[in-house]
Amino acid sequence: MPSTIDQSYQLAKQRYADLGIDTDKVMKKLAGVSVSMQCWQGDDVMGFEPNASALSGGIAVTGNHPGRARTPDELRADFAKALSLIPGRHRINLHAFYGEYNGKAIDRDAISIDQFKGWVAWAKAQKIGIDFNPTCFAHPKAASGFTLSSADKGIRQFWIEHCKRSREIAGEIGKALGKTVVTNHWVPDGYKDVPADRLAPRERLRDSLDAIFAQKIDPKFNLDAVEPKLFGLGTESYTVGSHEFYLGYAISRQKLMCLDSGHFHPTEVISDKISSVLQYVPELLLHVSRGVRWDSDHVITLSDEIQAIAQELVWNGFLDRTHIGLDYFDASINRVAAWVIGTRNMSKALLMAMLSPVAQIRKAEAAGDYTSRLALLEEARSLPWAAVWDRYCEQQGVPVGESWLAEVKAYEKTVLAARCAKTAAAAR
Ligand code: RNT
Ligand code: ZN
Repeated sequence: MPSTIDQSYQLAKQRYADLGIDTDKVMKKLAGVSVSMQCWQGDDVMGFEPNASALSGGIAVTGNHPGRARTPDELRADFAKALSLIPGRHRINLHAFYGEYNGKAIDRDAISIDQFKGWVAWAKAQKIGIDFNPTCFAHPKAASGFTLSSADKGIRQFWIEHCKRSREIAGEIGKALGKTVVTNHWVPDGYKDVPADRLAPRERLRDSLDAIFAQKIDPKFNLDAVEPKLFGLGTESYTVGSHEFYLGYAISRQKLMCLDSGHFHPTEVISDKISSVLQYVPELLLHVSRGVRWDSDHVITLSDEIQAIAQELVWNGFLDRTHIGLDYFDASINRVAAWVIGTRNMSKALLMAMLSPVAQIRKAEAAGDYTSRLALLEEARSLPWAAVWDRYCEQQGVPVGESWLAEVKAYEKTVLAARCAKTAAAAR
């Protein structure tokens, strides 16, 4: 007897075939799209430096769910657990302060591939790619709130050196894995209150970036992205690296533009920016996030905006020029579940977009039949995409439906709870 998953799939397959959509082909296509999973969801953006500073830079993690990863091994175990519950082959996104330091205080301007060899070996075994980020926050030299745009030449030089090192490490990782690394440059620089000079910090940021990118690295191994932001906690009035600043920078230097869905005014969406920005920059990096009232970095849900982002990428054929990454950090729920929920949602949104009868909808639009456009768009929402999703999960050897949750709960009881027991024992 065929399973209910198979029965549902066969019915859905026929329903889509009637619309001219080949579900088997779609599943193959979806399997080729990777989502970059942010390491910082696993440990509340703390990193592994032996003399760690508190999180700074206008970003904040709230919540104290037990079981935060405290070492690279713990983080890798959590990543592996999450990856085993998500269909498809994905990537991980590392910040520069997640190296392996062996207790040695190696400052950010002195890091090298040596601190990332463990990550490379692990990624090789998992057959996944790595993305990278210089870490220009949570450090005494970022205490003034300015890094690459600092008026202090020594501070500026320190962060330029850190970013150069980060790109070099990324290039080495790319070479070792045979997979391109995307290195994303974000700095928190800005003022709480209204500045008297908005220009000079931006000139310094531009020059610092030019100095960083002066070193040529084979684009086969490393690509650079720049990430703008509207405001941060404590930088409410002025952000040096604003949208216009980086859009101009990315276009004039032909860098990747990073669009973070939490970095704009609350009613402004990045789905509408994709087709504009991609006319002028070679490729895009997305930080898919969910702001709630502000850039709160909630776990992404299957929202209208996530679906709209996926539609833009799929319907315009932009998947080849876009690197999808997640950027949220919620410590109020199980962190492994946070990855699983967000990454599965991103994949579901892509699947829904791939299964939409977009040709018919666009035909209606071109004919000026906006009634049909709206009707078809709305009907498309309730097509049986979930039956294809279940089949896809089964095909990829991961749990179907909510059954992944039991595995996370079991992991929490055994692995994560043991971490807390150890912490308590150590404190005694
Ligand atoms: C901050 C940016 C940035 C960070 C990570 C940790 O607002 O979104 O991408 O979230 O680099
Ligand atoms: Zn971001």
